[in-house]
Amino acid sequence: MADAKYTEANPFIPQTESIPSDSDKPFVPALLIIDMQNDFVYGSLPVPGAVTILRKVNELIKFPGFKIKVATRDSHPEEHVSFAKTHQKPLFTKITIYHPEDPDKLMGLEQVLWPVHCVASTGGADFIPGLVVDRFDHTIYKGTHPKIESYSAFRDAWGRNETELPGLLKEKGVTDVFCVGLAGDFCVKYTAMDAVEFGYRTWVIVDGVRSISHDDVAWNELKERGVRFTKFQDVKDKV
Ligand code: VGL
Ligand code: ZN
Repeated sequence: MADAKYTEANPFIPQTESIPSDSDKPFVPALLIIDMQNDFVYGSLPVPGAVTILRKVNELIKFPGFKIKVATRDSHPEEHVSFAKTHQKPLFTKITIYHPEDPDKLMGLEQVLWPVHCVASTGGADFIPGLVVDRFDHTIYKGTHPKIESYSAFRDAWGRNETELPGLLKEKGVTDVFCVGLAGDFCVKYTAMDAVEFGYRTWVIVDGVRSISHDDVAWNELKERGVRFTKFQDVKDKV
């Protein structure tokens, strides 16, 4: 049975598929818990409905079936390149940014200008109260460079510098990456797309994610890239 309340709140729920349970295939699942931080739930960049995923995310964190559980934290310096304030421009406008090592501005990247959020060592950057943080095997801090944006848990927005994540997943022999957290249309989206690029069978647990804008935009793109969708209940039954 579909979770009626969820469907009602999210008309863009994508088609989910069943996690295969063939025992002859290796199945080594990892859980990525993306940016469950105060600013994205209660603070300067609140994601609609974010607090409603906390119970499921906590249950997933407690499942023993995941080989490794890695959390991410957006962790920006005060004048980060992604902040509207840094550029004295209106919120949510889009600008082109350049890599700090590209003074000739040969290759630009589109950047949405955000409210100041998740500044390192402020309360806004802390994990939300009630999140089961003591079961994480590792925490990745991203977006720490003043001039470089980083949505994905795997690498920066330029695809240049990798985080610890690719090495950790490889070391554990992971086959399947499961993503939950915030925000579905930014950090979860880019993390899931990179997980596919890095060769993992990749799952977004749709009722463990909330987005800043409409879910459908991100989900259509993810589907085209080969990301699969599943639901909390199926993960509970199979992992
Ligand atoms: C995020 C916008 C800016 C996210 C991070 O966690 O999805 N979104 N920084
Ligand atoms: Zn950010």
